[in-house]
Amino acid sequence: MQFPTSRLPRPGRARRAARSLAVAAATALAVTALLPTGQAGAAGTSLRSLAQARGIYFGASLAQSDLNNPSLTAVAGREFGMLTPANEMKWDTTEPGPGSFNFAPGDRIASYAKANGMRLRGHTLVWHNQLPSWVRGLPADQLRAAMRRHITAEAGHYKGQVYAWDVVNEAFNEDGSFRTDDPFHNALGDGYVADALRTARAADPNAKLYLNDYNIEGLNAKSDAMYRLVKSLKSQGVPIDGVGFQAHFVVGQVPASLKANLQRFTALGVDVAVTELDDRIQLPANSAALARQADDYAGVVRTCLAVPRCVGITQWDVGDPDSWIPGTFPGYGAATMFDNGYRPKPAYTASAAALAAGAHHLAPTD
Ligand code: 9MR
Repeated sequence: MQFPTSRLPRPGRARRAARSLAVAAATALAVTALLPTGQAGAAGTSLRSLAQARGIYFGASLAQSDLNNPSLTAVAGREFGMLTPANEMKWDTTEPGPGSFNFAPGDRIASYAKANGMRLRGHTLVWHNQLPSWVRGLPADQLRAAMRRHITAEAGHYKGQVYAWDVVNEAFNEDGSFRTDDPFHNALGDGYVADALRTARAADPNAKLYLNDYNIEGLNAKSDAMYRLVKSLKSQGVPIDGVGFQAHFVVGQVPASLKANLQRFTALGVDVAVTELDDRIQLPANSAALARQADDYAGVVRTCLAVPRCVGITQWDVGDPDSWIPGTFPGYGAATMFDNGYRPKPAYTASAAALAAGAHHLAPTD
């Protein structure tokens, strides 16, 4: 089991800097020596070990059915130190009928993570999507009670097993207003977010509590709205520990303001994490596109390492064959770091090299 960096002993800055240089030099050598020959993941060069040496994590999402795919699990177990269940902790799976809970699929992923020494990101407690229809129809007082019961039961069930929860997912429209088709906001108003966070804190006091969304990676109207919300929650003493930036990118279009945006959130006193990274390419992906994708991935790694409270990066799905992208964006794909045979792509090599070359990530309180 690995532990959050905040719980690790912190050596002095100078000693650590010297050690970092030595480790960086050694790992850079190891990476450049091994990766071109396709030996990705040899001792000391997996993304998870390189990330851990820098004080961050590298994770991936996977679904229960993926556990039956040995090519996929070989990569997942070797390369990733954090796991997010793709669907198994969502409301439609965990509470399909009122008060009728089913944690078996999520438990299976949690067991796999534990067996492989990986931590878990819980995803997600309150979301308008993958929500059973019985929840949508409830009047406000019953919806509030159902939301609290759901959070209490699920976060309580996974208490002690989850590093962080995406407590509320995708709360905003693109223009920064609260999502129009969201039954929680429609019935309960803006306060449902604080209510959800407080309920989650009570259920699992040690889990980091996150708000998570897409298209908030750069400076824009939607990230402004998230920023205002987090600032307001902090000023009211509502428990909020982090913001998750999904980072579903299009190749060549990683926002230039990613770093400045992450920094303004950490200045509010919260952690930030890249929670669902992928970088889609119009198919067929040629070598130029794969090279641009490598730059994109490495840029995200460098940015996270440059922002002290960026705690880690999670790729959405493990490899191109199990990626959600082709099913949702017809004509696009090749969005992950592993190709159709689960072999490392240039994006993998570039990410590993960026981790190896980076300075040690400074802990939040340094
Ligand atoms: O990866 C998930 C896919 O299997 C589901 O069909 C889809 C349905 O909503 O959800 C996917 O995961 C989403 C995540 O929960 C939230 N952000 C966007 C992800 C990709 O759609």
